[in-house]
Amino acid sequence: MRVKNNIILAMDLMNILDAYDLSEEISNYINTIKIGYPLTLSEGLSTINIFKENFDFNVICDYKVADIPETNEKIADLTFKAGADYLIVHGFVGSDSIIATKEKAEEYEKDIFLLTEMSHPGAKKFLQPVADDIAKMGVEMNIKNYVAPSTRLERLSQIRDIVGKDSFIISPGVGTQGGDPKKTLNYADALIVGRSIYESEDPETAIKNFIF
Ligand code: O7M
Repeated sequence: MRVKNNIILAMDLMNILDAYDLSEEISNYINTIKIGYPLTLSEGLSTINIFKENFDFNVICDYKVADIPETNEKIADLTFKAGADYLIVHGFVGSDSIIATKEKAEEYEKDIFLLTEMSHPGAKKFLQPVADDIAKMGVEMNIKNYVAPSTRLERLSQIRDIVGKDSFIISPGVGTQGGDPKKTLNYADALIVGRSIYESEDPETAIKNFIF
């Protein structure tokens, strides 16, 4: 995937009109957005196509899928049928659950991202101790796309070492959560940025702070 300016906008807004206005304001700077539960539960899966048809964005659906294989498959089917390009899947549930989403993605000629360690402080307790193993499992499964945190650069670097230079890592936590965008790009291929842009009075100027 080619991510313009290495920025993925986390579109965690609660209504499509705000999301649409923001997209119009910054569409010259980005070509990829991430939609999660805030917008999808507010406005439905049909929002995916609104961004595809009007802005031609790559749409990554961040549903952090973490269920048994049969349920994961249904979630993946609905998401790709609605037009998503990528689906983000939790790794801690194990390879069978991940395979279910990967195979569904392949049916649609789309792909998944595997979530390794998360960026918030609470992730240290349960997720961090197994994050390297999740990344190693991803490599064994031939997964090419990963999510890893910008808030702990030593962990991001370690996960990069595990998944290798040819894998594609997207990294949340820059800006509001405290991660340094420029240093993050030493290890990650693209930044996931939300509040620093969509809560700004001037999103266009805000986004320029993340372009190097
Ligand atoms: O820039 P922010 O902090 O406003 O937004 C960050 C986005 O990244 C927001 O959509 C989070 O849900 C998401 N995110 C994290 O912040 N930390 C993680 O560890 C993982 C994600 C994420 O995107 O997971 C796929």
